[in-house]
Amino acid sequence: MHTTTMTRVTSLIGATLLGLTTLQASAAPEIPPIPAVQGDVVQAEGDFKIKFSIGTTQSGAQYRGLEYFEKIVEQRSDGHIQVELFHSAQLGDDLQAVSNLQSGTLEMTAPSTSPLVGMFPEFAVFDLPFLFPTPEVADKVLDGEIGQKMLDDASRQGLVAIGWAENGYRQLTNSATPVTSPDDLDGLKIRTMQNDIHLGIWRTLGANPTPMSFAELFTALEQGVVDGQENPWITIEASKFIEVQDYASETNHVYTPFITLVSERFWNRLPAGYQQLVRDAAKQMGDYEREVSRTLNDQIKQQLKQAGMQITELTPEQVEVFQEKLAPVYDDWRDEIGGELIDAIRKASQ
Ligand code: KDG
Repeated sequence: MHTTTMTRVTSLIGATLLGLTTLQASAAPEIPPIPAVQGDVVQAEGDFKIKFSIGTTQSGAQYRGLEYFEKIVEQRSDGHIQVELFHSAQLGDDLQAVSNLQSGTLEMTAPSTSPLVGMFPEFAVFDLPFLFPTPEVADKVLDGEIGQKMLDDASRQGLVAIGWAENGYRQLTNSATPVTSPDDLDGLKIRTMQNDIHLGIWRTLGANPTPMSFAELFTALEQGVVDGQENPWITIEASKFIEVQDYASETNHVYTPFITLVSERFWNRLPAGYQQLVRDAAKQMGDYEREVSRTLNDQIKQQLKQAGMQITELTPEQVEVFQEKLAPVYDDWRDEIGGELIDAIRKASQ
């Protein structure tokens, strides 16, 4: 099943060169421009600096959102609040960044909810497979009572949770074989986020899952430590996984949000007027980032195809096979997560 390293390397170099030139040559994705700043300049109440660090790369939708956040906060504070952006886990991966917020050495970050389930068990609901049938249902839940309650509940342990953004629907990629059914996953080493539900999902599907920080993923794929991984198309492209992954299957198996967090130590030093400004900016950032994420999603998939990635679009019947095989994951986690919350989210899709 697995190709020999040498032929794979030579064909990889060929494909990558072809792919990259095609990727570069093909029309640049039409990214929605960063909107103009809405809202007045707030009353000056001293000078502050925000270091905002994320784990995804500079060319992803998330970083675009941060650039809009920076523009809003600096303009509406008339420069009294300066924002410095960091990407690609420059100031630590999701868990390190969160711990830096708790110690007060970093002001803001926006990790996926999945690596934080150890701290906030209620976040596990987002990792249940196929729970959010559309992005609109995700918005309804995140921008509604459920989402607000989760932000309030997550404002503890030295953190203040102020908003949501979109990582997106996750797709499987691998370097070994096209995957159209769980049977094709037999023995495949799949990297997952550091999250027990994701481990359960890939184990239940018959693969051999390994939890790993996003910051270590590219090297692990390159060195064959793992055969595959799963992330939204935008992250697959922005992280250049095409250089180390030949096959992809459009599984849409989990919708992952980003949560916008502030260091409580920093937050408590911010005057109320500035707190409201940062909250407003986080909301506008999240809305714009979702727009970018959704505008780019299909464009990026087409680009990866043109660049030589063999993408399998599963039929509804094939998706159903995955859904049926993963039904036990709900039984395993219903009590821990809370049936009420799961049912409330399911109701939101009706
Ligand atoms: O900070 C980056 C991570 O939050 C994000 O990319 C997580 O989807 C993720 C993954 O696969 O680790």
